Amino acid sequence: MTTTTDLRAEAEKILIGNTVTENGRTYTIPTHGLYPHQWNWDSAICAAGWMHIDVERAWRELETLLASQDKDGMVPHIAFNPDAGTYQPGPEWWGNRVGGDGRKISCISQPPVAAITLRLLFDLTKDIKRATRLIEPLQRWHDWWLNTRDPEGRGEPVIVHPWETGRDNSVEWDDALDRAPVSTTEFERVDTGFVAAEQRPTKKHYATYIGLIEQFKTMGYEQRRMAQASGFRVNDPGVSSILAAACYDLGDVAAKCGNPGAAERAKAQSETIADALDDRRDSDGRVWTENLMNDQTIKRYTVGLGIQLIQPVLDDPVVTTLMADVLTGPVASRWGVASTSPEDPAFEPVNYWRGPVWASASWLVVQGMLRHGKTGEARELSNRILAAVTTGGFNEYHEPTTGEGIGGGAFSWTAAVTLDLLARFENE
Ligand code: 9WN
Repeated sequence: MTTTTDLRAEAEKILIGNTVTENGRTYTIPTHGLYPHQWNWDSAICAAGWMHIDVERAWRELETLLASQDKDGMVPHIAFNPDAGTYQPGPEWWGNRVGGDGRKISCISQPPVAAITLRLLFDLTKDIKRATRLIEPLQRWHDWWLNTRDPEGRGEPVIVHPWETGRDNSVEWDDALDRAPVSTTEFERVDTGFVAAEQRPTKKHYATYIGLIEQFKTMGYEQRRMAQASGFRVNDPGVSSILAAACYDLGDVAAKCGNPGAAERAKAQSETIADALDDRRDSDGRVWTENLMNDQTIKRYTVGLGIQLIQPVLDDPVVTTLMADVLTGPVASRWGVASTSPEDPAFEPVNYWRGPVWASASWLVVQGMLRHGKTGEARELSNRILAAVTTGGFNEYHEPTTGEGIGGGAFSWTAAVTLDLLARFENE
């Protein structure tokens, strides 16, 4: 029988094993082989795990991530490890762009979870000095989402590539991707050398992921232009809700660090996003993905709905609806929250974001429930996530019916959320 002590020890071992130090920098890679670089929202979630075993490493994780920030404020979805060459598309596909600390970086971002972790870490450590140093880069990143990436002033960022949502081949993007440019360049699929092809995005999806990157090159990777003219443009309520929470949390930390100006500004940004989401909220309480390519609303039940709970200010009936969706409704699973509802015609139980349960995304839903004081429900969901890890292992994702661990193995964010959930709910 696996005890919580065993789980803790195994999770810690994974985070330590996935630690990379190169050129004086330290960070956690998602897993060896498949993803050998620093990923954005992975690192933010890893820091939430590190903080329970080594607060120094948790601070360092966020600091290293933000050091890769681009001149315009964007924090890239990947900061490349110069000592690891296997991942495709590598830096050459992004024009060999260089971030603030000299690492090569990608030219798109990922869900801005970092300020959410900053608040958790600050509340635990009360380290004003270290938090203060992160406020400015986080503020610049949030500004980037809300200015450069919102050319029409909708109050929500324009997502220009499915990878920016972190939920890469989720069914919500199918409609927009059908209109995206398709690359004809020969592309080497390194990923399927590590994970079975049936668990990864299709060849056709990859041709559009690459087609979009090739299109960004023709735009000189100019972010405002990308927001105006990318062949894939959506408003994702998942990213928008995370950004609303991130701004709110940054405001909270800034206030506690004695910076009322930054606090006010960040809280105002959070309200702007909340208003934009409320304006397009359905009468049933949910906000759906907006395909900006044809102004169509995409009504698909995915974990993206549960992630909306992270938004700090929500009316009670909305919280009730979203909680029912994830605990007993269309995306409920005994192992966490299913990435796509089994009732969706495109549901695939082992394919990536088209069905499997992801501990990382499910953890964000737990965080959302806690914000709204729903401790009992959060504990229930936490139990499901921990059951998946106990039954299926520390995998990248789990089959939503059997709990079998699939995708990459010894996965950092799965280990990190295990440590966080054990600390929050099982602290005997
Ligand atoms: C592209 C690292 C990342 C996660 C994403 C997940 C997957 C990458 C890929 O792995 O995406 O960013 O190559 O498939 O979808 O959420 O951040 O773990």
